This record gives sequence, C-alpha cells and structure tokens, in this order.
Amino acid sequence: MNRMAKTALVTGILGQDGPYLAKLLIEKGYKVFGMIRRYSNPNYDNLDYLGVTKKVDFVEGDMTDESSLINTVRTLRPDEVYNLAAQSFVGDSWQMAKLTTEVNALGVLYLLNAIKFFSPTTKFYQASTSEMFGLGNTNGYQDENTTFHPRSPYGIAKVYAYWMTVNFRESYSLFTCNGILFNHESPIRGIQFVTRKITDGVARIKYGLSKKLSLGNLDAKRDWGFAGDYVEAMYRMMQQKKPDDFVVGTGENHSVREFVELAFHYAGISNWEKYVVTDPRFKRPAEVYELKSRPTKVHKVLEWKPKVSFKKLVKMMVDADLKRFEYA
Ligand code: NAP
Ligand code: F7E
Repeated sequence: MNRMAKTALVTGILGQDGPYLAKLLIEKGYKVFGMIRRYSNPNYDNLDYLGVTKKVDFVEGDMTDESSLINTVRTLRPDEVYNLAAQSFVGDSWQMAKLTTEVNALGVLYLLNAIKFFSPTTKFYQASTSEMFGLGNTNGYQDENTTFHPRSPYGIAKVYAYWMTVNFRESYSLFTCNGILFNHESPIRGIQFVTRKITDGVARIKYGLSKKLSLGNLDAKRDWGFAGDYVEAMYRMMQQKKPDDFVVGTGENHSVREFVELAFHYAGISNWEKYVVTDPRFKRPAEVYELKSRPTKVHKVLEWKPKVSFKKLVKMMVDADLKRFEYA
C-alpha cells in the first residue's frame, strides 16, 4: 500500500452506492475500507459487478452498535468517512420504524461521536436524501432552501441525521457535509426499488419467466439519475475547503409510468398495459407524489453535472437485466 495514499471508510459498502464510490476512490488512489455487518453469508455481488471486491479491505461494524463504530474509527483514523449505510427502503420503513430510526438516525449520531472523540480531523459525508423534502415544495422543485416535510419514518430519520451532521459542524467545527441526493439507480440497484423491479420484471417477461408485473402508484414522479455519476458529487463535496450541504439531481423528473413504458420499449415488448397490474400492497400510507431537484448550487460550486440521461439510464438497466436472464 502506498503510505501516502488517502484512506476512506465507506459504510454500506455492499449496497448500490458503496461499490460505485469504492471504485471511484480506488481509481483516485485511495485505500478503501468497507464496513460490513456480521453475516452468515455476506454478499459481494455488487462489488464483484464493478470488479473491486479484492481491492477493498473489510472491517466489521454495525450502525446500531456504537462500540463497533468507535473501534473502527479509532483504529483506522481515516481521512474521510462516507456514511452510506442505511435501512434505505422507504416502503419498509413504516413496518420497521424503530429499526429505521436506530440505523438511519441514531447510528449517525454514534458515528459522528466516534469521529469527534477519536479522529476529529476525519471528514464526514452523510447520505442525505430528497425524501426529507416529502411534500416540501418550492415552485415545483426542491433545493437547499426548501422546507423539509418528510412523509415516512425513513424520511424523518434522515432529517434527524441531516441536522445532527449540520450541528456537529456548527458545534465542534468538524468537517461534515450532507449530500441531499435525489433518486439514483443502476444495474446493481436493490430489487425492491421501483426502477430495478421494473427492469427485472421486464426481463422476466421477455424470457417467459413471468406473466405480470405488479406495481403501486404509477403516477409518482421522481428525479432519476445514474449512481455512477452521483458518487463523483459525493467525492467533490469532500474535497471542498469548507464543508457544506448540496442538493444533487438531474433537474428533471419522470413518472413511474414513463419508466415502465420506456423499459418495455427497450426490451422490444409492445403493449405494456397487457402485463402491468396495480396492486394496493405496493402503495404507501403516505406518498411523496413528486420530486424534482434544482441543482444550481452543485453545478456552480462543485462543477458537477450528470452524464447519463433518463433514457440512457433506463436502457442501461434493461440491457443489464436482459443479459442476466440470457445467461441464466
Ligand atoms: P442500499 O443499496 O440499500 O445500501 C445500504 C447499505 O447499508 C447496505 O449495504 C446495507 O447492508 C447497509 N446497512 C443497513 N443497515 C446497516 C447497519 N445496521 N449497519 C451497517 N450497515 C447497514 O442503499 P444505496 O442505494 O446504496 O444508498 C446509499 C445511501 O444513500 C443510503 O444511506 C440511502 O439511504 C441514501 N440515499 C440513497 C438514494 C438512492 O436513490 N439510492 C438517494 C438518496 C439517499 P446489507 O448489505 O447488509 O443490507
Ligand atoms: O419508489 C413508486 C413509489 O422505492 C419510487 C430510496 O433510494 O430514493 C429511494 O426512495 C416511487 C415511489 O424509491 C412501486 O410509491 C410505484 O413513489 O423506487 P422507490 P423512493 O421511495 O423514491 C430516495 C431518494 C431514497 O433516499 C431512498 O433510500 O415509485 N412505486 N410502484 C413503487 N415503488 C416500489 N418500490 N415498488 C413498487 O411496486
């Protein structure tokens, strides 16, 4: 290992964003430590997909176990911590509100305290989210000045973590920042999230493995970008002279219905209505109907813009799922 290499601790390394971020940091010469929970059978598929499993050093820790976070931070004293770990599925957060709060809210407090007491020069990135805006809406878009009105236990826990991150900056002069990221997707997106559920479903239908695709609210609109682009914004936030908070998104939105139409189109299946059924089980007790970023600050200050368009993203995900089933 290059002794002068910067070190980064990435929590949530096995999820979607973790592998994209690890790949980016490794390309930039970082030594990357990935925090994983205790598993009977850990799953490295997403890291494998990006070809970085062997380049990451793994450390064990859990966001709900304060001592494991203290030990990790005290031992590694990394230059940067990217906190991506979360119970990240909004839909499950009503059923598991306490767990969601413990991981997404209190876990962040534990990690911030570990940094404050044992490695105060470590920079900290918090994976904040557009779900914090919920119904908060300024002229049809959301930016850094928009009021939070979260609509789920997930969004509420993330608001707590957001403010704790700001507070550690203001109270203790730590380098802490929030990336308020709008939805971002990829071929390794978790299967429960609507985009991947659609592209996986479309591929199954194409290969005769399924007859139907059951979805909830087709009218919901999201600002969807590509995860591979968004990790670059995370990294740039951490290279600023002064810590700050940034909204990251594409600035446009599309409905779930539009995503479905395009996905079927790219798979060469006409008449999508024949296959899609709506099922109340996939509707939420309180929906966030529409989100759209106004990413002016991230354009200007971080000189960041997304490279992958909505259409390219849908095609990339459909192609990847078709390929998975082609060789299955
Ligand atoms: P993801 O695929 O669900 O990954 C989350 C990771 O967190 C998983 O690897 C999971 O581990 C880990 N984790 C869960 N509970 C944990 C615990 N108690 N201790 C340690 N690790 C734990 O999420 P993602 O899409 O990569 O998103 C990354 C972060 O950005 C999350 O914080 C999410 O809330 C936030 N975010 C995501 C988006 C988006 O559109 N993707 C937008 C805004 C913000 P297992 O592998 O063991 O389950
Ligand atoms: O839902 C609607 C659903 O679960 C998107 C997480 O990464 O992004 C993600 O949260 C929309 C919602 O993502 C189905 O009601 C319709 O309006 O893909 P999703 P999300 O809730 O926006 C934010 C930014 C995060 O921070 C989160 O961690 O699609 N929808 N039918 C459906 N959603 C799902 N999952 N399944 C359906 O069948």
